[in-house]
Amino acid sequence: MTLDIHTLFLVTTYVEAILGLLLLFAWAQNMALRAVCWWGFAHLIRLSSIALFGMYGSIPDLVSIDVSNALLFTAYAATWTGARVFDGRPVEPVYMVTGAVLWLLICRLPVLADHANTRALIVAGIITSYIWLTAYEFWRGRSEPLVSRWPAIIMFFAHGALFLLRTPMIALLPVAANSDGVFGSVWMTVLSFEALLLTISSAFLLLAMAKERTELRHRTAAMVDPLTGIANRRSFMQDAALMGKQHIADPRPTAVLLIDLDHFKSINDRFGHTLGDRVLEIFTDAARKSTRGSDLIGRLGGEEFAAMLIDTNRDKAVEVAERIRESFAQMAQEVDGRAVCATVSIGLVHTEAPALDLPELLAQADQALYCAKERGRNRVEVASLDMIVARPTAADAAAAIGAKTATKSAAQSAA
Ligand code: GH3
Ligand code: MG
Ligand code: MG
Repeated sequence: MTLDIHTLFLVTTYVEAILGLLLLFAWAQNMALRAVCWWGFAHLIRLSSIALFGMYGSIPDLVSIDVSNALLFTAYAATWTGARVFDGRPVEPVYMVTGAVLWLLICRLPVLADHANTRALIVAGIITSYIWLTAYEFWRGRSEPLVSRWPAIIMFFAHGALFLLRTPMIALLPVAANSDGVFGSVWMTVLSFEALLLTISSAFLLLAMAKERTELRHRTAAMVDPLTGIANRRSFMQDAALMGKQHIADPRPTAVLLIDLDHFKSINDRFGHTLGDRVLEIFTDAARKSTRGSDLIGRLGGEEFAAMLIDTNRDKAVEVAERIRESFAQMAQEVDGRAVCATVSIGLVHTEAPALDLPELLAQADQALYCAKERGRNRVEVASLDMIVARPTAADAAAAIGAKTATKSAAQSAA
């Protein structure tokens, strides 16, 4: 099969135009994705470069070679700038035009006028630099869990290497009989075809990255508590229910902890809401440090948290709860130079039962928490059968709330 290089150029021009417009269209739909705008323009700039190069022979070489290459470098520089913008780094206007300016200056050097191979090597070097810089920018942001980032890094790196090999390859392979100069090289066709494939796959990957980033941010906003950075109620309930399901076939001893900060309203009143927020962050820190990475922790709302400890026997669960309580009391003794002395009460429920009924476990932990508050706060209570049997009725609950308020008022007036 032979591919006519002129047809290939024409196809590439159309493809660049379509991809550029598609990316700009995607950006118009979500203008926060500024990187996509850069990538869209990169395609359109490359389109103009390829169009000029395709007119080689019918327009002055100054335009079809020198200006065309300068535009090509700017296109790759725009893709690199897009990668910087994507990860929140600033635009570097000087480095963006460095390749093009360097090239236009080099073209003026009489020494290089008759050295087509050297000039081609310089072209390959500049393009490879921008492509590898793009791969490097994506690699620098690898801590963000975007799956599509990795194929993008590999593709840009491989394509840069291919570009660097381009000149030796063109020089090594024979030019076809009755050829029209550089267009006669078999490698010119192969590399142009490869460049076409790259342009399609890169547009796809760049768009996939932008889309994945948007989805990740939406998911995070829906699932993570913005103040403490841990799971919110919805996320905790979903993950805990999922864990429960996973353990139906393979039952594990599990504990659920319901944790509530003591007299938190009074802390807000005495030290201000900002310091109150700091105390919530300190609690999250204490809870994280006292549990394993595999345990679930979530903020159910306000100053109420929950934890689910899988594969933990009853004694160990009590030990963990005590550790959370003690380390928080220690860490929150003094906050920002103020003697806050915050504490928590914890209600704990433990089960060996195969199927976890999460709402039931939380209800039992809530009973235990209620007892912990009643028995003086800053303590851990484990749900027992008595508590479950002696669960308050609606009337009891109303009475209990009254008692709780009375206790609180007494505590506040004492404070
Ligand atoms: P108890 O020991 O009985 O739990 O008393 P408490 O004061 O902790 O409980 P209460 O439910 O009366 O008060 C909870 C307070 O938590 C009231 C609310 O203003 C405060 N709060 C809820 N969410 C936040 C938050 O995000 N930041 C801050 N700083 N305060 C919050
Ligand atoms: Mg409280
Ligand atoms: Mg509360």
